[in-house]
Amino acid sequence: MAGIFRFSFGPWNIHEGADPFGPTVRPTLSFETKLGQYKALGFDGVQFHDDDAVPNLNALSPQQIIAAATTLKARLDDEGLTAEFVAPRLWEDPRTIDGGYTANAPAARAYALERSQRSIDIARALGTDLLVLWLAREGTYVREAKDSKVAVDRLVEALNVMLDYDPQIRIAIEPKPNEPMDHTYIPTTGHAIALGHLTIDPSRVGVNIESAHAILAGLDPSDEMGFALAHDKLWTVHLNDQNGLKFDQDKTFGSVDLRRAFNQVRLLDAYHYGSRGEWVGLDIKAMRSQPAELATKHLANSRHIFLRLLEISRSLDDAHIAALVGSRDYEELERYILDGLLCTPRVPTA
Ligand code: XUL
Ligand code: MN
Repeated sequence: MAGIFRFSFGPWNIHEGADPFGPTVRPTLSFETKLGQYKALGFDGVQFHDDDAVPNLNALSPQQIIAAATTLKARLDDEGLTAEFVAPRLWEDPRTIDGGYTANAPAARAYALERSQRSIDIARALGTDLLVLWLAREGTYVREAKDSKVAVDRLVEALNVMLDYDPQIRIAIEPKPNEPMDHTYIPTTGHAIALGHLTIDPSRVGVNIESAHAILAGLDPSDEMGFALAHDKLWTVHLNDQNGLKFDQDKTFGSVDLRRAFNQVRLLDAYHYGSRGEWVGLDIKAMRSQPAELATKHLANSRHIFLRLLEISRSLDDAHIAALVGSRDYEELERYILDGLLCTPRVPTA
């Protein structure tokens, strides 16, 4: 049995190109315009931040939020698109400057919980049972600013509130070691899975592994994925690439290290990822230098690279690999894999 691969991305992946040192360089595209591009780019799934789905939700009542999300669901149905997950965007509000669930201020923590419940409402109205938590500001710039034991207790309490609020909701934690914080409390897959085991329902807490986040933690993304698969916790992925330990780059999948990308694809295929409805999510930013009319290529190209690597992986002779492993001829195994990556016909771009 092999993987079944359907692809998704979030509307934030088509963006204006601002970075911390310069303003936007491309015009803002409306959500409507972005939605119209999914199918043409080869994507069937949409990942949402809560306010991608329901803009300005802080100004709306819970009933208004559900009504807006229900209207959006009909729109997605029209386009033949599926909502994969919803993630509360807890890192932009002035109340969460110092974090949400782990903030020292009780009012900030209360807001974070309230907003998470609204995100769950949106997810349910969009027809998905998956909430993603990127714990952006749940960490410190200054070690003494928060108590790390209390922080973990508070994260568990917050997860319990969400699990209790909706008995069907599943939560995929997206670990990341740094940025925007100096250090975060849930930096790796192991931390995320262990955190889930402290909750009232560990069976509903899994992970979203982002390639770049694993690399920023000094880890190999496919090994992180293997760890999650062994725990039956790999509920979605954010594939991309990252050139060393610097700011989070969200580069095109495979663009830095093709072999590292190959190993992610090969593992997902080996363990029939997707056969239970999991999506291949891409979390990739177009380079700031990319002209506006060409600023969706990063998405189509990443999907293309994924499928090319899949083809290569499936073309390899598994019996030959097993024999090389059996004789411990890892030099030959290395050459065989590298040859596989080198000796393929080039595909002209669209
Ligand atoms: C941040 C990141 C986010 C999450 C979604 O690094 O990856 O886009 O994936 O909230
Ligand atoms: Mn991500």
